[in-house]
Amino acid sequence: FRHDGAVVWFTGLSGSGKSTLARALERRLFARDGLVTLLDGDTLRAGLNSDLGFSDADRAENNRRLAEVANLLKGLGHIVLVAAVSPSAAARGRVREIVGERFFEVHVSAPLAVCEARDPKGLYAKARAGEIRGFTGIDAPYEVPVAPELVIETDKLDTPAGVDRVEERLVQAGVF
Ligand code: GGZ
Repeated sequence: FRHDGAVVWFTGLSGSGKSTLARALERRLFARDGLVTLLDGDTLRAGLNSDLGFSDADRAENNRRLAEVANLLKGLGHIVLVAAVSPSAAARGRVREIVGERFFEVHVSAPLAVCEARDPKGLYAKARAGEIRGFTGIDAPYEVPVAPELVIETDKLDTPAGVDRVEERLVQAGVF
């Protein structure tokens, strides 16, 4: 069946569970027989965004490119799931403007201590040791979204429950 496209933008700290949630949602939405595409900020840094680092300007450019690609795919009818730390409220505001209608900002939220305890890639340990500079939550800011479409607290909800919430929100908005 066909549906209008949409962009679901997952923002949150490293280790908050953005990729996990987005991957699980991708599987859930495949079952609805629609076009679903996952753009992971970390993954796209290997190719499209390989010229970018983690300065404020580079993160903003990274987010802009993700938004432009997401918007192109949305225009083709895809449900596009984007997972990126996207720590800057201003940069996320520009993302929202690029996408326009059917944009859903999802704050994937867990306390810093929880994300740091998870530390799936050992990056927090490196940041604490001073081996990585400008790490979000340690020595670079994360600006908490003030009016996201949804907040998923991954320290309180398991992944299937988080996926349920996002799916419900999309149904409520008439995406499906
Ligand atoms: C934040 C960093 C950094 C710094 C490397 N700050 O948990 P991860 O590993 O897989 O996700 C993080 C990813 C962040 O890339 P994004 O493209 O999502 O970020 S942004 O939207 O800010 O452009 C983390 C890893 O890359 N990483 N260095 N300094 N995260």
